[in-house]
Amino acid sequence: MKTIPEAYLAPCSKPGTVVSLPYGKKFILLYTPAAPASRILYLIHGGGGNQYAFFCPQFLHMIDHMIAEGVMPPVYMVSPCFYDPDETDKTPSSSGRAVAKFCDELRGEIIPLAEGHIGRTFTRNERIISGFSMGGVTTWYAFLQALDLFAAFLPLSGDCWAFGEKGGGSHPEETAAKLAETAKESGLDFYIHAITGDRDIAFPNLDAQMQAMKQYPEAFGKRVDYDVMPGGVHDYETIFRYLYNALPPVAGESKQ
Ligand code: FER
Repeated sequence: MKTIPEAYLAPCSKPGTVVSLPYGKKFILLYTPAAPASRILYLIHGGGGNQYAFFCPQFLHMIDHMIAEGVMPPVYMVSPCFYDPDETDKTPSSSGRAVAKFCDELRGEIIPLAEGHIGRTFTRNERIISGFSMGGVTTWYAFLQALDLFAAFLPLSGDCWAFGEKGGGSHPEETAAKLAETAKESGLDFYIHAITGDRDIAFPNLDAQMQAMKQYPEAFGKRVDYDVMPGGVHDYETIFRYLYNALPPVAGESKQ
């Protein structure tokens, strides 16, 4: 895995713009790149986080540079928050309940809001969903609940919780079977690129799930890439590096 160039930490001469878009008592942040974009990335924060976890100067400078220097085609980005505004319980079980139903909000409110503001509805092939930790858990829920909305999934250091908290670790076989069945029944094409690190607290859970998914080559095969970065830990800085390497998602181009 390549390291992020030092220059990408500094502001870029062609920055994108970020606006806040309210809905009910909540809001999303929308990043519009400096050049016209034909894809949109929905980025989901981890447990205890919010809209600003990904949309911090360090990450936005990196994205600005990746676009300006042609590392990645221009992309819109949306950063929502999966917690209700009055939620004070940010434990894994509370977060787990929030993300289990968050795809309804994505489908019913967030996607129409973001794409309505941009002025065009993107196709599923133009939409990407990614997230860190509980945001990775959300990304797996999106695969189960919203495969009609997204074709590319980048779960980062988070497993699928369809069979309970850290279910990828406690129920890897059931989880893999459910994901494979969802893939098969949808008849839709997709690409999943899961990434974590071998020193990440979520590694045992995601790894057990990814190993179990290998039992379904017909459903997954070339549609799934899985990378484990040696030394990778459970923090945003490490996750930014995964995204530097994995964006844009292209099947078969996974890099170790
Ligand atoms: C995991 C997925 C998510 C995991 C932890 C989390 C330890 C999140 C924890 C948190 O938000 O505190 O597999 O394994």
